[in-house]
Amino acid sequence: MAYKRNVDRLPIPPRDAKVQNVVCHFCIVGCGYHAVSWPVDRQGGPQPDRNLFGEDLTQQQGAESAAWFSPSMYNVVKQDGRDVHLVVMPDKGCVVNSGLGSIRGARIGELSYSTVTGTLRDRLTEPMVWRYGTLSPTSWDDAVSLVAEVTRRVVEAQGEDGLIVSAYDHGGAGGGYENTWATGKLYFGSMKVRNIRIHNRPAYNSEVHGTRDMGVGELNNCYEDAELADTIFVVGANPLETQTNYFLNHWVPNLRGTSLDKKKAEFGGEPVDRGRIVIVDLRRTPTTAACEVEAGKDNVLHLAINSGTDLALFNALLTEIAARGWVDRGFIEASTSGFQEAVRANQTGIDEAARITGLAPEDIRKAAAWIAEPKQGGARRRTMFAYEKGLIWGNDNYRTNQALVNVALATGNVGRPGGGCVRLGGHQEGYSRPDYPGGRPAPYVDQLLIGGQGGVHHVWGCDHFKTTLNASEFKRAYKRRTDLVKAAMDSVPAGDREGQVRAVMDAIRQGGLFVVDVDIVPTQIGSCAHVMLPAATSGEMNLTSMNGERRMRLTDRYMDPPGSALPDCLIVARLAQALERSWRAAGKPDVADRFKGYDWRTEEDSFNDGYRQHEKGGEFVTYARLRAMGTNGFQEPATGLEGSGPAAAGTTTGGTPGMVVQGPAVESTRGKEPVQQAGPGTGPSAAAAPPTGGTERIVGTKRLYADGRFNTPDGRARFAAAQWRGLQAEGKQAEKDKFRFLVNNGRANHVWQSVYLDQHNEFVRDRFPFPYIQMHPADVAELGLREGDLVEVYNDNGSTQAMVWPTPSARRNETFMLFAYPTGVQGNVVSKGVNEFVIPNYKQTWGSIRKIADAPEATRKLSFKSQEYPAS
Ligand SMILES: Nc1nc2c(c(=O)[nH]1)N[C@H]1C(S)=C(S)[C@@H](COP(=O)(O)OP(=O)(O)OC[C@H]3O[C@@H](n4cnc5c(=O)[nH]c(N)nc54)[C@H](O)[C@@H]3O)O[C@H]1N2
Ligand SMILES: Nc1nc2c(c(=O)[nH]1)N[C@H]1C(S)=C(S)[C@@H](COP(=O)(O)OP(=O)(O)OC[C@H]3O[C@@H](n4cnc5c(=O)[nH]c(N)nc54)[C@H](O)[C@@H]3O)O[C@H]1N2
Ligand code: SF4
Ligand SMILES: [Mo]
Repeated sequence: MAYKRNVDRLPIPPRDAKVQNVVCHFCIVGCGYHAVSWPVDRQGGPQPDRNLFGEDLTQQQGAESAAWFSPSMYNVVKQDGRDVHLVVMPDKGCVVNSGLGSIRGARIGELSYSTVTGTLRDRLTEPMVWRYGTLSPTSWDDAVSLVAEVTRRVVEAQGEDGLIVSAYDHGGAGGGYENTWATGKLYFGSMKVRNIRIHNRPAYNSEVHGTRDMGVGELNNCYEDAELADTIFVVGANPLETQTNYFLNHWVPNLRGTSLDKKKAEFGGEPVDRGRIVIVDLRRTPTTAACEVEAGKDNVLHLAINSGTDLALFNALLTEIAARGWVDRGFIEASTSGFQEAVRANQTGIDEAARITGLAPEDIRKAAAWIAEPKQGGARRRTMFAYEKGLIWGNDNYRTNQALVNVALATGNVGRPGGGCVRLGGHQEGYSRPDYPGGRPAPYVDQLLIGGQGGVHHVWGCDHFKTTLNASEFKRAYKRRTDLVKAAMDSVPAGDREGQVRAVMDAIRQGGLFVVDVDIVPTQIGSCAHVMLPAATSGEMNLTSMNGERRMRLTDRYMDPPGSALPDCLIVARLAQALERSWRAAGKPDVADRFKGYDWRTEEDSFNDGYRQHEKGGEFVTYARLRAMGTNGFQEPATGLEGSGPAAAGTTTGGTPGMVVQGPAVESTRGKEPVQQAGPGTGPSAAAAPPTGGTERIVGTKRLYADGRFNTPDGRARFAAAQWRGLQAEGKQAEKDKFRFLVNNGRANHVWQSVYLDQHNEFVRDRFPFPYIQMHPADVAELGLREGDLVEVYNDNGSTQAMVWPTPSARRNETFMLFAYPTGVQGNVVSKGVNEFVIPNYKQTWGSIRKIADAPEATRKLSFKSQEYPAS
């Protein structure tokens, strides 16, 4: 694809190129990368003493050479206002990915903002306000003070319930400890906002209340456990495409049998064998195909379950395992409560489960044996349980989650090597906030917005127009309400701020909604916004996050953000200070005082204020120590420090010879425009924070619950009663009965989320101009369709469009559609049905399909070959 990038040669990094730590800002896996940069007017040479890699580049490099990077890893960006070459390349020394990139992470370079190469030119550069019939650029003060004035008046009129918030709660880009702390401090500390939702679900709740209520946190093992397990039991996940390098670097070695030495070293005399895998997914995923190639078909059991019936399977497994005595009595005795009651309550016969799930009884028995049948000599089988969105966004989330954890606990597989019962994860994590002030169940925020409640909506890095459920209705209501405010703003000269705010408040009284959207690019929900604020993202600010094994790292700032974009945490600070001023001017000094404590100058100040003072072990964690620990970081929670000595100038982080990682390229973010002081005595951070520096290493936690103590008052994990109750969310069974096709949905390897970085580039949009819908060839033929044709997918919730991808491995009447796509939003047809804690059920959706058009120019040229991993 180099020709599409207009690159036919790449510069050689010189010996003294700067090297910084980077963690891929996309998925949960958090692969380690290095950002290599040097002035744009220089280059190294092929001789070993003239290039960063210390290699003789006149020679052909080997297949896995660390002295290689691709055009997609390269760009020209600004550092402190000066052009530099930038290469963001995988780090061989990182234990997460061992030098692997992915089709997403290996593109961080070309997905950076560049005024030289023209990439990501749609990035937001200046704050914008609705005026002159469009969003028009303005200053930070102007934009933020308008938001504060409207917000304060709405809160005066309606109380804090009148302020509705949507905010990410994850790590990586559009998240991280700095930014979740800042938003949390504003909405839960300075205010007590209850009507807030998270980026991916319409309320403030947990995706996994089920496991947490049993005392089992959802990220409890380490990636090495996937190499040590006898069996991996994976539910509703497609890790080859969605947790790519975790799968490739830690699952595949086990499936290939190349981690046997590790197993022997860890388990001494126990019999060890090549790993087996059970995959519970109604669809034959590329992961399934890959596992068959790597492990051999005999070591892969694909349970192609009926959509939404996982709970019945797990209860049958528990019943079978208990009946055969394949349980870990010692563990159950010492570390759990409620085992017998749960086995009784969840009693499910294999034949009954087979009827519900559509699986063969012998396959359920086989799964039970692969999970728990003792090995030769009676040694316990070690099984790792992993799940993601096929379970989480599936039928009856809470109970299904608990039914799976029951099986893991019964077999003693939590807190032990080769075990774990874990989320595979979505984004990285990076949550640090004061407690949510609302109750459980939390308010269903989308329904409030649809129902005309609230007067102002703050949106932080999420695009509900592409990603929420019941999206058709949501967008209709949202547009109607925000148009009222636009019309009001259009009716008053833009320069008359008082008149503008009065008109906005009038419109809000008529059911209008005022919206501020903080993002890095124009969004679909932003088409309704009255203010857009430009955020800096990962690499343009220092950012900390943790991955799926709680591995925390610092990504250094290696380039400037576009225009006057700011890190989200510093945008929060400005907004908080504007609110303070507004309340003070309104004669409410007591309210104004709640907005003190945001005199942060850098993102590190937010980190010191938040993570360091509020998270377990946070006192040990500093930017300087994280920087010194490179891309391997440590696994949370921190428990102490080891070793000490004077701070070194640089630290090698492993595998890549000659690479010395340096400090920050630019000390901190944008010293140019310091955030105004909120007043005396409110400073949280630098002075109060423990001293930083030195090279003491942070000591972390490899596995949670290794001591057999769980997160409950008595330290015992609780088994749970979790009976089958059919399709649980309101209206789902009726939808299933009424419409022919299951509209299963999810992700593809090539595409990151709602395509926000790729909306306007050829690499992804040429490949997928429209979201694909995979259908069985016989269904395709029956509807008179051909590959690449455009179809409408519709039901009583709404409609959307997709392009047809005939897929022989699909089952009749079961389709799979790419989610969150800008040119066809699957969420349009997802109903508003949620569980008792307002968890959406995106995956169980049924609809009809009809042809819109023959394959248009954009899809006619595409390949619709199978994505099965070919057997060699
Ligand atoms: N039908 C269906 N719907 C689903 C799902 C499904 O499986 N099926 N899955 C759900 C899940 S798991 C998820 S995570 C959600 C995703 O839903 P969203 O979070 O709404 O979608 P994203 O594409 O991840 O991007 C969010 C926005 O963050 C912006 N952004 C990126 N970096 C930054 C930054 O540094 N600062 C700021 N302020 N903004 C930034 C991007 O430009 C983008 O507009 O979708 C959910 N919706
Ligand atoms: N390439 C890529 N990787 C990503 C992302 C991305 O956008 N692109 N997004 C990240 C994010 S935020 C998330 S949350 C994760 C999601 O990661 P995953 O959960 O692995 O991805 P999905 O494709 O949403 O869904 C996984 C599987 O659930 C199956 N499924 C649907 N219904 C059921 C059911 O009833 N039972 C069972 N057992 N399975 C079912 C689907 O067939 C699908 O194969 O991926 C992360 N990684
Ligand atoms: S697997 Fe995930 S974290 Fe690793 S490079 Fe790919 S997108 Fe980034
Ligand atoms: Mo997600």
